Amino acid sequence: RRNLHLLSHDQVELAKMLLNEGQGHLFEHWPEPGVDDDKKKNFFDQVCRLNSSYPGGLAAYIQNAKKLLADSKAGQNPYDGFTPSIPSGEVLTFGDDNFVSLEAAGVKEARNAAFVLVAGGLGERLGYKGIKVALPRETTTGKCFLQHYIESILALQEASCKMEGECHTKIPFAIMTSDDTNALTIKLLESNSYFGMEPSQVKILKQEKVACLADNDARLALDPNDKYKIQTKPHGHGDVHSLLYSSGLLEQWKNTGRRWVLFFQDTNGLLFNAIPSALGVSATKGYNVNSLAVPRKAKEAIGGITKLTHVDGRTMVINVEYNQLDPLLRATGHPDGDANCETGYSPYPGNINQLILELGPYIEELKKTHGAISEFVNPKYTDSTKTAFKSSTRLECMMQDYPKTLPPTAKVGFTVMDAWLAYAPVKNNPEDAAKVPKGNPFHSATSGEMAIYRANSLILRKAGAQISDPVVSTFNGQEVEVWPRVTWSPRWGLTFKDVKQKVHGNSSVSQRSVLVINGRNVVIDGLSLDGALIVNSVDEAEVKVTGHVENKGWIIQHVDHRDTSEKEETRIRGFKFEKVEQLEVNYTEPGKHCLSP
Ligand code: UGB
Repeated sequence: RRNLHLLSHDQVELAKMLLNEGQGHLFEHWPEPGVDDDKKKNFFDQVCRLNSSYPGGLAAYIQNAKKLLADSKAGQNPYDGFTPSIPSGEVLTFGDDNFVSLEAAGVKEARNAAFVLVAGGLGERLGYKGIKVALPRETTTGKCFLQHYIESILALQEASCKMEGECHTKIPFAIMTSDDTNALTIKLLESNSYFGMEPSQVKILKQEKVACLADNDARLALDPNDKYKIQTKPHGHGDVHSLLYSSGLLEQWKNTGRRWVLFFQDTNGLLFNAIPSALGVSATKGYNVNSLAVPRKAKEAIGGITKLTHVDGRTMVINVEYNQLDPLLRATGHPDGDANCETGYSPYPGNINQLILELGPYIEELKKTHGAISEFVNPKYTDSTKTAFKSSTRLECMMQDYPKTLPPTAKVGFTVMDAWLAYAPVKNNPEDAAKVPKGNPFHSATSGEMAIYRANSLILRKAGAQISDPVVSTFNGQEVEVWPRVTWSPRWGLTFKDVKQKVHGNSSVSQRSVLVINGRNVVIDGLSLDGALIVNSVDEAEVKVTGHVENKGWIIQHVDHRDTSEKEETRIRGFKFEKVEQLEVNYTEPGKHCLSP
């Protein structure tokens, strides 16, 4: 009370609120006025930030925390009253007529889309020090995830505008960062000229952390190293909804004719193989919410899409997070819990957290909720009395929980695609990946890169080219298939139709080969490749690649993840290339060219 004169009017109100909410301990140790006054003011600046960045303010946060902590102590299951069952959704088969026509519908719609990348997580599980979007998607070209994402959005923009006969649409791209990733993300963009995107197309939204909770009464935790600071931790990717709402971006997008918002995560190098067809599904089915899914191995660390039916008759199709699916199934008459069925997969498709929301209904819903997403708390108790925590906890939220508040009339669907085509995240460090049960995906930097080569090889095969079978090799304790190292720029092979038009059946690539295609109008016709070939060309050039190319190529060398003489991004994948010999051709002039060695 004696320190109140240090505060502004709003801060005094906040102080009163904190006292009302049982937070007096935050000031108990405060000395008399004149001592540490600057620190006291800084403390209230932080309280203001915590208050304004949470829908409903800090009072709402404390009240929500009290309720969730009480439920957790009482052992209340958030799924009490719900019975899970297998949902039905759209199942797509890569390359068939339906897939090709959905891709065309999706490309057409892309000019009405906006993309949102959630990239506030540091990736503790991966054990990589930098930001994950700066990691190479594959090390043949070394292009990072962010570059690939931007080039893919630009390729969609170009193709979509061309289809609709216009040239002015710029697809907006928002990136959610956090204090952990913000500065490095901006630096990566600025030092690479936004990878070719206009800087005005990109909007950065930084999420704030939330206050930590010290006990079951939701008393806010002070930072152990600074008694004038509230300890904070990340709130989760669910923050993206309130940030999009409060920033005004959604209204802006609506006013410029956007119809779809596509959310995606930081390290899925295959995702854009799935975007055109999935957007096509949203557009043709009129889905308000469309989640992308892949067949999921039981116990795989990705959420399961589940139909939940409540005793009161309510139903919803929603992600059940991987740590909750098994107990939910066991509690509802499935003694084996989360188990594979006769297909070798869990009957609950795996959520890959790629959501496509229809903008109009999304804005209407957010006007009601202001983007607040159903939260959960996960305290680690010291013992079974559940009276004290081992360390402070906080409320968390997930972006895929958005449909939980929707009315039953909302059109919520999902689209299942092959994992080889659509999903290869980089999440696990080498040691944890090597412990993944046999047959389950590693989700490591090793598997993430090898998955790119496998997908591209399989796509070329489906287009008619002869691609040699892979060999099996072990890197960092993980057994993976090594396919020819085929990679291309998004503007070359945005859809399967594009690839098919540019690859003729009389071409072949041997297992030890490397093929890099970097240019829009490169046609592979009668090529027989046994070595390394890199084709670079300007968009105005038309290049035919034909004939037999043979050289010593690139050799894959094993790298031990403990070898500190190697760069971190090399160590986490467990291999690197020795570039012994290659043919690299550069077409810089417009016109027709033919590579025929
Ligand atoms: N992220 C943020 O932007 N802010 C945060 O505070 C936290 C994360 P993780 P997770 O598809 O593979 C999700 O940690 O949360 C970003 C789904 O919940 O990689 O364990 C972060 O930068 C799960 O259902 O994943 O699991 C990253 O881009 C399943 O779908 C993204 O959020 C799984 O992803 C995800 O963060 C999956």
